[in-house]
Parts: sequence; structure tokens; C-alpha cells
Amino acid sequence: MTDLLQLKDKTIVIMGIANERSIGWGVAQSLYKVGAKLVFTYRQERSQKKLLKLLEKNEFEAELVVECDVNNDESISNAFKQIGEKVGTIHGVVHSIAFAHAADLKGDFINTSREGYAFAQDTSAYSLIAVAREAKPYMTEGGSIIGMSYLGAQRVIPEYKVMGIAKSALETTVKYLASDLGPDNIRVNAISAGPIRTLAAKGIPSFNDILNEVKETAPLRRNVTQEDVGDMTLAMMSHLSRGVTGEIIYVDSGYNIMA
Ligand code: IMJ
Repeated sequence: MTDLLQLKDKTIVIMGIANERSIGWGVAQSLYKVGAKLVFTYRQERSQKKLLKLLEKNEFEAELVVECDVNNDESISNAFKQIGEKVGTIHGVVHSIAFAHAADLKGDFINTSREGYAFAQDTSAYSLIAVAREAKPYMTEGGSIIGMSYLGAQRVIPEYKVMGIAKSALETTVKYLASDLGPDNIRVNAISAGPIRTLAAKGIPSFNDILNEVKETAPLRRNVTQEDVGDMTLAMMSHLSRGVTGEIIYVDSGYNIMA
């Protein structure tokens, strides 16, 4: 089975692990099991510390752990230069990063500020373009890029607000990047994950209700986990998904199909 995946000793960059609950950490576990070489990027020193502890605790041997602030072109460029120098070829990138100002996730959507809108777009959607551009020179053997989305890109989830617009942009960015990079055999897809209790969901008052609604109405009658998303990411990084690009793949127990 592991042979079919063709991921052993392939280098995959995972961006956006804040702690052990992060979706990126689920992705890391899935990919590590099949022998991929993992590179991690972090923004904050706090995340770096958490990440290094997690790696140690789980006896993960990372290829490299590097700082990358996706709001800063130079930081992205430097990060991928360092990665390229260390590993030579990059085969995959997992972008598991989103951020909006807390103020823009509270109150009425209509009060979204110009700056808050731009910041959410910059961090959560534009960053995928900048990352793909910097990774491309090192993806000389073809590869796979994955972004993480959420149903709020397609439907009004009242709490999601400015992030819904950012994820819409992310999903369309995936399609344009897929078109650009397809000739280089680099595939670009997004996973639209069901709600998962992570740091990014902390402090959302109705989060319990949203989880319960999925559990009660989704075809699979359960919520998804970091492991579910990790294994789908593994599939999308692998040779098994070689004919798939520009897609938004729902890992949500089927919730999105229901009326
Ligand atoms: C986030 C906000 C509102 C509703 C939400 C979420 N639902 C889900 C999330 C229903 C599932 C988590 N999610 C999919 C996100 O993309 C989260 C993004 C996010 C979260 C925060 C919280 C703290 C903060 N800024 C943020 N920016 C983006 O200050």
C-alpha cells in the first residue's frame, strides 16, 4: 500500500501548526507514517516552541523547522530558499493557515472594516499564491499543493463572516493556480473540512451547536477529525490522486450535500 502512494522520502512542507489540535498536525502524522520527509513552518515563537515539543514528544525527526510569516513576501522567499537549500526538491506543500482580526468575527458582517477585509484576504488567500510562487522553483519533479477551506466559502455560516470571503478567494485561487501549474505537473487542490475543535475555533460561541448540527444531519452522523483530514491530505499528496487538480474536496461527513 505504502508503495502505491510513492511518498517515501518525498519532501512535504507543512505550514500552520499552532498546537497538537491543529489540522496540520493531523496531516503531519498521516504523512510521517508513510515515510515522507517533513518540513514545518511557523510564524510565532510560541508556535515554534509548541511544534518542537510536539516533534520531540512524538519522536518525529523533522527535516527542517523554519520561520515563515505569510504576510511578508521576503519571509516567504527566505523560508523557501532555506528549504530548497536543505532538501533540494520539494514534492508537496500543505497550506493550513488562516487568520482574521477577532473584531471582524464579532458583531455584524456589514461592519467589516476595509483593513480587516484586506488582512483576512492577505493572510488566508493571497498567501497561497505567494507560497506557490516561491515553492515552484523547487518543485522540479511535479508535486501537490493543498489549501484548507471551509463550507463558509460557499454558504452563509453566520459566525464565519469575513473568513467566508477569504475562503471563497482561496477556493478560486486554487483553480487559477491549478491552471498555471498543471503544465509543470504540480497539482493544486483544497480540502473543505467540516468543523473541528482547534485553536482557530476557540471562542466561537455557537461552535458546539455547529458540531451538533453536523453530527445530527450529516450522512455519516459524526464530526470529522484531524486524522480524517490528515488521511485525505495524504491521498491528495500521493500518486493515487495524480489525475486530480483544481478541486475542492469535502471532508465533512457529507454535510455539504444536505439541504
Ligand atoms: C471560525 C470563526 C467563526 C466560525 C467558525 C470558525 N466555524 C469554524 C471555524 C464554524 C468551523 C474555524 N475555521 C474553519 C476557520 O477558518 C477559522 C479561522 C479563524 C479563526 C480565528 C479565531 C481567532 C482570531 N482570528 C481568527 N481568524 C481566523 O482572532
